[in-house]
Parts: sequence; structure tokens; C-alpha cells
Amino acid sequence: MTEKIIHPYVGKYLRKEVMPHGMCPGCGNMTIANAFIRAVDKIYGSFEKFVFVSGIGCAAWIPSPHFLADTVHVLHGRPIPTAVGIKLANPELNVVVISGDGDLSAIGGNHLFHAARRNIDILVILVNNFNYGMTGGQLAPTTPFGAKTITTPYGNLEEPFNLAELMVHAGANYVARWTTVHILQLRKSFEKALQMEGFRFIEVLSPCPTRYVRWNLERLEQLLDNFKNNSVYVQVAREKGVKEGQIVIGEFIERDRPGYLRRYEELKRRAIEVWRRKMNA
Ligand SMILES: Cc1ncc(C[n+]2csc(CCOP(=O)(O)OP(=O)(O)O)c2C)c(N)n1
Repeated sequence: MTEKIIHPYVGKYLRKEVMPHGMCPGCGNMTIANAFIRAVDKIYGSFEKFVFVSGIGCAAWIPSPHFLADTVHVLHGRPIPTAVGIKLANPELNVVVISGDGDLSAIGGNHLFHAARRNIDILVILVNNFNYGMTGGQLAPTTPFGAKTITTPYGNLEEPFNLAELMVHAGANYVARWTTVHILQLRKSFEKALQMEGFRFIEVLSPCPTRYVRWNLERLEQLLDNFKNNSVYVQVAREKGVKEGQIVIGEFIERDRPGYLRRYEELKRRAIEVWRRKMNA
């Protein structure tokens, strides 16, 4: 039997028995995992105080089964309510959702928007590969206008969600968007988000070579080159506007409003005060 080689930096965070991982060649999922693990390693040094929640889809497989941590793999579209429940039950934990654009913004869309509005103290990492990768590459709410998928072979008629902007307006404390070629920025963004309170949302544009790329491009490199050459920082985009085909990346917002849990503690304190005054009257 050949001995498994353990990665010197990220190896201790991964379950040996599922490595090498089963993602397609060229998929961005494990690149994102690598950046995330390095951020956790720098800030916390272990997964001890973490719980990861994911739904159904390829991206949902990043934490479960790969992370050697407490992970919960739930019904399609339901990682956010599960994560909210875990955080409310044990506020000491770092609760992180990692899942796909379909899982979190299609079937799970309502949960996403309301968790951001409530500014609940969880970190959501949404992997946007522009389609439902795992089930054959169907149209998602994030598929670009005109793009081909197995369910839109003549091109998509609909406009995609701009999820980062949506999260800003819904009320998240922190919102960022990167691509899998912006590795250092992504890692730094994870580091920052891991130390903040309230709802934090990081969207990562990621290649799906098996489905999306096959339907729309000749080669995977074309998508990666597009990520590299056509990305524009949100501050520049806000000042100068966005040209057709450009991808807006960067930190969309950073607020320091108290998260839901701090507000809840404050509410409890006030309620107890009122109750004490009534008892003493
Ligand atoms: C209730 C329900 N509806 C549909 C499905 C089939 N299904 C499984 S994963 C998935 C889409 C996943 O897409 P996404 O979240 O974008 O993840 P990806 O595989 O692209 O990473 C769908 C439709 C399901 N498992 N459960």
C-alpha cells in the first residue's frame, strides 16, 4: 500500500481518509479550501472552536467530508438556518457556512437574505461557479445573461443576481467578492472576516471546468484569464462605472454595527431590568 503524503501546511486540517479529494481537475473548490485553512491557521491555529455547515452540491463538499473538524451536512438550501441555530445555542463557536451559489441563493435564497438583514454572527462563503455543478450544470440565479447551460442551450434569458450588492443592501457587516485567481486577497479577506462580528459574506467566483466551462468556452484558461484580466476593484467601479464583461471584486462594505447576538444580550439585560423594577414596585 502506498503511504499518503500529508501536506505540510494544510494537511493537519484535512481528513486523511478522503484525500486525495474527489473534485474535478481544474475545479476551484480546493483552492478556496487552501486559502481558508491558511487563514484559520494564522488567526486560530486550529479548527477546535469551529463548526462548519454546508448544504448539497460540490462546494458543500469542501468542509464535509474534507475538513477534520465538526461539520454538519444538511438538506439542500438549509445550511444557513442550521448555522443560525448552532450559533444561538452556543455563541462561543465560530460558525462558518461553505456552500454553492445554487444551494445558498436559489433554494436557500430566503435564508441568506434574512440572515444578512438580521446581521447574525456567522460567516458565509458562497462559491459561485455560475451553475448547479453537481447535478449536471443547470441554470442558476448566478448564471450570466446569454451563457449556455444544459437547461439553456440557446443562452440564458435572465439576468443574474449581484449577490455581493444584495448582501450589502440586506445589511451584512462585511461583504467581499474575489475569484480563485485572487488567492492572497481571498486569504486576507478570510482573515478579516474571521475576526469580525455580525453577518459576513464572501463570494468566490470559481471555475466549473466540467460543466460551465465546457458549455461556454474552449479552455479553462480562458475563464481564469478573464478573472485575472477583467476584474476591477469595487471602489474603481463605483467611481468610473463598469464596462461590459468586467468583474467587480474587492471589499464591498465593512461595517462595525453590533451583531445580532450582542443586540440580543443587550435586550435580555433591559428586559431583566424592567422585570426587576416591576417585582420591587
Ligand atoms: C430539495 C432538493 N432539490 C434538488 C436537489 C438536487 N440538487 C442537489 S445539489 C443541487 C445544486 C447545487 O448547485 P450549487 O449549490 O451551485 O453547487 P455546485 O454543485 O455547483 O458546487 C441540486 C439542484 C436536492 N438535492 N434537493
